[in-house]
Amino acid sequence: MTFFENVNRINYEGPSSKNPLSFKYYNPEEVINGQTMEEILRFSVAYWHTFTADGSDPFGVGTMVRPWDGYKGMDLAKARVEAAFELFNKLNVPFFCFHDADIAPEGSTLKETYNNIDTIVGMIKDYMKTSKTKLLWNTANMFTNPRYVHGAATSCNADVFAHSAAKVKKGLEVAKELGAENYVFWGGREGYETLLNTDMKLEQDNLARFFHMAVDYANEIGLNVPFLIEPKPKEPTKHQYDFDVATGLAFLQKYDLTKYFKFNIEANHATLAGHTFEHELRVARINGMLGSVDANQGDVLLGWDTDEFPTDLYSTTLAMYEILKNGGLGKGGLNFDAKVRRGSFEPEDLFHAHIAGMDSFAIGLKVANKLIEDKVLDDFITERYSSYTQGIGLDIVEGKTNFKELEAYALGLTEIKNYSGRQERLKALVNQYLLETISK
Ligand code: XUL
Ligand code: CO
Repeated sequence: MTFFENVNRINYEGPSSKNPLSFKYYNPEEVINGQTMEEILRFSVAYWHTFTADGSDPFGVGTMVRPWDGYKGMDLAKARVEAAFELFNKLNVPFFCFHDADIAPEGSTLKETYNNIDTIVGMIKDYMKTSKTKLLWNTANMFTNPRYVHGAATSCNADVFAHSAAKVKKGLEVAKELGAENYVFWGGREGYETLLNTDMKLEQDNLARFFHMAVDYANEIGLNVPFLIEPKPKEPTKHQYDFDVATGLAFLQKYDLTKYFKFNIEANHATLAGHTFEHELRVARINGMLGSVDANQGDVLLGWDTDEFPTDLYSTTLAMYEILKNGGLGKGGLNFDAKVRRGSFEPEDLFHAHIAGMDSFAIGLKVANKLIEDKVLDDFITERYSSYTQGIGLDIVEGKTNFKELEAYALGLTEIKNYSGRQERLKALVNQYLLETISK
């Protein structure tokens, strides 16, 4: 059966095309620095927003009109798999991602839930045989069901910890079965509402115990993929434990987990934490911990996770700058953890949204690559820190001096001269590169 009858395969037609259902900038085959755009960008469709979200918000019921609306239960889950692979093929995306609860309904027992998952995983596996689309990552939904009211691995209730362990154990088996490239842990409800009822130390120790058990089980079943923590500062809890990359990194270091984990960085989570997207990517990159990306954007006027499709070219450029400087994303990818707005309820909007996101990152890639090629920022930064390449500065970075020597040096200084940071000039340069790239 065909679900998206009005949409044909989306092809690259170039910037002058007037066809809304075509890529203007994302040309999967275009080679940039020896790799195709498809290989560098590694786009992924998020199953939950695209196939299960209904557009409901705290003030109203769902608005989405979907070709699979007539189905229920396992028939609905199966229809969504069919629709998913049709959309993947039409968008020509190399990857997709899901939570266990996105692909199969929870049963009334854990056993029944497992059976539902097994049936759908079998069906997905069959589709994957004839489709190019692979699984970037899967994860366990440990936040929707009321049992997670106090968290999952950080719940005050040991039975919930055990149930969560069973869900992740199954998730790791599914990752193995479908050849996932990564496994993701977003904190869900791992955080707290008030310290008045919270044993923060026990909760964090338990989270670390949970991660170690996940590592052990993955080793046992031969699942050798990066585990990715996805930091988020708040929502749904007031304070999420994986607040941002720096906090997550300190946690991994404290509990001896850095060998097994990297980060999945989400743009809108970065901004909720009071950081830019590129800040979070930079912190991960300079620590060798950049694993994958949830490529979306927030709204500067709203204080919550709006998960919009990325269209801000300035942001995609600076994000791609970090990703290219990282030497790419390795096994990671750019996953659209993004949803069409409530008012964009027609099936076709799913295609417009993905096209917008893919084109925006393609532009970002081209501009960032040119900025790096021309050493626009590198040359400025090299010059800015040149005092550390000779004399006292070189002694400092080589660890060859001490406070006494530095004091003697400082006492001998007659003048300290600083230079402008020129940020307005640099921003104008980035704009110039953006406009030049787009108009080419
Ligand atoms: C929630 C969020 C999740 C994760 C996967 O804010 O980003 O959808 O990406 O659990
Ligand atoms: Co996400």
